[in-house]
Amino acid sequence: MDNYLGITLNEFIIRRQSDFKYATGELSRLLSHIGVAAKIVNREVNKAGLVDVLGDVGTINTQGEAQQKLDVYADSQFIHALRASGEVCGMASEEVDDIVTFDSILAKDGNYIVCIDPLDGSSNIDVNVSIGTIFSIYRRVSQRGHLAENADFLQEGIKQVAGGYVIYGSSTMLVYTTGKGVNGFTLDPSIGEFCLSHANLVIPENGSLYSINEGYMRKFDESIQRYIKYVQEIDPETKRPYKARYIGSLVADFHRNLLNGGIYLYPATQDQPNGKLRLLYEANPLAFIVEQSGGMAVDGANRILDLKPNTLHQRTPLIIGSTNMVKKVMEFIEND
Ligand code: AHM
Ligand code: MG
Repeated sequence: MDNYLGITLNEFIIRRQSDFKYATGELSRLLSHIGVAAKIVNREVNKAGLVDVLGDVGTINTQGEAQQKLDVYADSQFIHALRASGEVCGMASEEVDDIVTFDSILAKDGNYIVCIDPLDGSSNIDVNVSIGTIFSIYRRVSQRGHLAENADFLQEGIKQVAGGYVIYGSSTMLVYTTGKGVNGFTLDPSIGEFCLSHANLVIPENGSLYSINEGYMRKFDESIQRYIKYVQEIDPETKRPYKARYIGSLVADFHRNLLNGGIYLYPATQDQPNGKLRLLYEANPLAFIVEQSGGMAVDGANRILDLKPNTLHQRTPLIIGSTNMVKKVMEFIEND
């Protein structure tokens, strides 16, 4: 596929359409719409600081967090794009309590639903640090021709038909999988197109980067505390001590570890027994990507993609990254 390098996202989606189980073009069009919305959000993110898009809007989202202006903007852009696509009957967003159903005749006939974190890591917006969008696409389980239902969203991650993220960083990239490997596209601002820059991404089996909020060290289970001590030990053979890298923006931390090899952990803490991250629109899409690139994602006991969600905004501990590194954490947990 290296000879595809440089082709646009849309061209790539069209060429790969026959890979999809249901090759009717609907999923292809939906992915293209997500690409367009990402470009619009990117445009606003890039202006942060110049125009009045920074700061919070004075409202609290369903997770009890202050909503940033760009959170709200990104959310409305994706809702608009997905509603307009006609392929989607509903969506679940980090920013909205309940599912959003689309009631046009076209949308009610749509085969897909989308779970999305429109702008993740939004506490980083005001300080010019990378942020991201994370999305997950499923086929609906409810009957076509009707409104989307909660059951359409509460599916195991293994049932995703596509998962992806956009990182608004030193360059803007869209990375996604439809279950046939992982590909990354970099936005070329001169032509306004995402172009294939990272074909068939494979995460190294081993790595020497670890990403965890060590400020919470004393709140973690003892097994995680012992793992952190392990990665800090000196052992040239296993390249320890590992380097600590924690941006506090999941997409950015994940993306770096995907390219260079590493592990990201947001485990349970004393006050957050299910961790912080949301299963539907943070853990699942990244777990799909990491597995498709050869890595692993677990909650400390189970594979993330096997978890059966009970609620839309359910949280889960997340340990994700290079296979051998995730396995090592599991050894510590199992020997606890
Ligand atoms: P958000 O969805 O409210 O932006 O929170 C998710 C973010 C992740 O991007 C990041 O990895 C994590 O929260 C950081 O949390 P903490 O500050 O507790 O380390
Ligand atoms: Mg988030």
